[in-house]
Amino acid sequence: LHRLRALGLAARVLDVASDVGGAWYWNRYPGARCDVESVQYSFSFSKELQQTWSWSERFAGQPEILAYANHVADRFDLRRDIQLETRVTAAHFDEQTRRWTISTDRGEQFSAQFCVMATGCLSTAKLPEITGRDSYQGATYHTGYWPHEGVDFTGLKVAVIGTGSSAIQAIPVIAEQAAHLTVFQRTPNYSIPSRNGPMTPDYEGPWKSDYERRRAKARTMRTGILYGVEDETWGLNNVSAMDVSPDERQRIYEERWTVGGTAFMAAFNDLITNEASNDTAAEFVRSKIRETVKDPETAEALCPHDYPIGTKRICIDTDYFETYNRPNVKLVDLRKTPIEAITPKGVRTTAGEQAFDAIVYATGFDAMTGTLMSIDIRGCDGVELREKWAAGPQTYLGLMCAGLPNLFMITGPGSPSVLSNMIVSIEQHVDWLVGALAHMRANGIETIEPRADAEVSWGQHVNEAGHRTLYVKAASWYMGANVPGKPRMFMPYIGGVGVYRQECDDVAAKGYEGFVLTRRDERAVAAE
Ligand code: N01
Repeated sequence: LHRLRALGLAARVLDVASDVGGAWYWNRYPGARCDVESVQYSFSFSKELQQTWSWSERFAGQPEILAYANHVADRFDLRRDIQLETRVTAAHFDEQTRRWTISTDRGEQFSAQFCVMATGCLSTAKLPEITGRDSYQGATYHTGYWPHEGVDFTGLKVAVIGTGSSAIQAIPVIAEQAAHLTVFQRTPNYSIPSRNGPMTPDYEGPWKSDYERRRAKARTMRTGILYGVEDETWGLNNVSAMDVSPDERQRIYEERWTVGGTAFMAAFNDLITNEASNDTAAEFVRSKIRETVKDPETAEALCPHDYPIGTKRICIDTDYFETYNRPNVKLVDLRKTPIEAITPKGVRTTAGEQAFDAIVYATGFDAMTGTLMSIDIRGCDGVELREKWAAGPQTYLGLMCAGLPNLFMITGPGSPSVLSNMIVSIEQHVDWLVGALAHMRANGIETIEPRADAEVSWGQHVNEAGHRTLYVKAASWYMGANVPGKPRMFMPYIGGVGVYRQECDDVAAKGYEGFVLTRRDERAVAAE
């Protein structure tokens, strides 16, 4: 909105929420916090904002990130063009007027030349398909739709279903409050301690005085994140795990475990491409789980074995594994005793029924495509997004789709998005989009749309890049595997944030290669 206004465009933002904040508005579960350091998970577009805002912790919690989103909305006077509590139900392109008609659940219609889907990758929460789910008579919560007034679990018997990033953050906090907590785990996860702590002037100062250089470097990294700043490696150890001795490998893993956070996966340069290297990191984390969790059977159940580390989103925690040493916490291994049904009183597995006062579903999202496909989007020549993506998302650069002129996606499937620092990727897409719109206005161009062949080639490239990694070996939400019937394909682009930015910039520099640009007088000026 801020950048569109600066271009001189009139813009309106529609959001179903009652306030700004997106993911950080909805995901208010206990323990919710970002697992990218806040000095990096923050906007870079305003130097003043960057210098004046101070984070209180290394990894800010959800309330602080939401306060930041509100601060940004106020500071840049954004609210007057944001319409809240409005769900977009449809977006139809009119081939005569060459404009989008956007319909909402309030019965309104908006007409716009451009439509930007900034709908997020993890914004459609998913409840599990378990028999009897609606028969349960206690309180139920989904981590992605947490009540704003909070939940007091004091004295209650609580169940958590799921052990992904959200559960791993919530479980230690709920365990401290509840009388008893039972965790129902289908697939164990690899998790690294965050080593979160208060922000100190010694840490914040060098970041603020060196922000430009560090942000510029982060934009060239695979994940858009710097893992260290002491030397020019920026925390990425550019050697194979196979090229060092076992002792040296152990030392490096220990060092990263002690520092905490996602830097662990940058310990060697081939952890996501070489199975033998990956095994060494996976085994290191399993050894830490066994060291931490006192009950050997529980420890073993918490050890992931059947997918490479990092190929489901790596989790970052505060005292997650330690929580299983508490007397009021019990793990149920659903691989041994699967859930048969949710009953009016609780959960029934093959081992019997347990009653609960509350069930927390930490069961994830219909990721990357779910929200876009919930909107009735129709473009030219009868193209409907739901049909077009029935066998999996197809995009050009994760930015646009053939047949949907002037409809942009922010961090769409086929871009690095969820494999990166989302703020870095969001800013890159906004920069590219604003550049494209400025180019169009300067040259009297009315519509931009990818060529079908460019979209096909990009899809093949995204797929090939995914298959050069170990990511395709896990039944993850990256692969669409958590939603029954969803096509299995690796949806984000693994080429890396830096490489991808260069590809997008090159496309623009070559006159928007792969796109058809149409002037007002309908003359195609498509780049060759
Ligand atoms: O969701 P998930 P999430 N019976 O899909 C289980 C981001 N995030 O909300 O693996 C039993 O990862 C499912 O089991 P399985 C981050 O990108 C970021 O935790 O399918 N269990 C799994 O354990 C993350 O990856 C932060 O076998 C069932 C869990 O539910 C993404 O959001 C914090 C089940 C779902 O895990 C999603 O994380 C939090 C069933 N029927 C989240 N169905 C940051 O810090 C599902 N499960 C930035």
